[in-house]
Amino acid sequence: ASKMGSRKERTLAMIKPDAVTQIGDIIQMIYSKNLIVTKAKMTKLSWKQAADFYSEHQSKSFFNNLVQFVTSGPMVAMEVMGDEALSTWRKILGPTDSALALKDTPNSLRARFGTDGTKNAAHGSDSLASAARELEFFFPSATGSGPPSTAKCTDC
Ligand code: RTP
Ligand code: MG
Repeated sequence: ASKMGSRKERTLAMIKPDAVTQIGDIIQMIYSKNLIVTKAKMTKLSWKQAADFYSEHQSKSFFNNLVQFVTSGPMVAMEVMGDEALSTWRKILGPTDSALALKDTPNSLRARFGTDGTKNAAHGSDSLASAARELEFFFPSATGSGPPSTAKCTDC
């Protein structure tokens, strides 16, 4: 049970198509930081689904490359839970650009399993509101009442 004042959160961790074969090592990295995996789903997104998931980036120059990349094969979406799950998972990831990660944080997930600024092995939600939206995207609530406004744990 969570105590008052704890920072227990849930976030969406997604293994991108270039790193699905590394799922074993990636799950080890998650558990080694005291986070747990509470849901998982392997799925190949359509172009429309990927464009919707990444709609915040639709005006960016890299948008088409990004959608092309994440629709190139199956991905693994996971709900990851624990103390400060959002920032802990993003710290495991390392910087967005895997080439930079290799120089600066060689033990990070993107250094180990990614290639460059687009093919970077995995994704993590960047805010509690994004996490709520992204978790609802992959793991819709049975009520169909839409996403909760936050992924901070009150009932988990
Ligand atoms: P993510 O959302 O995947 O966890 O990564 P992030 O927050 O570190 O990076 P973000 O800025 O949200 O970008 C989303 C994804 O778009 C691809 N990207 N390509 N210049 C480029 O070619 C470029 N910049 C971003 C990456 O796959 C990045 O993770
Ligand atoms: Mg992002």
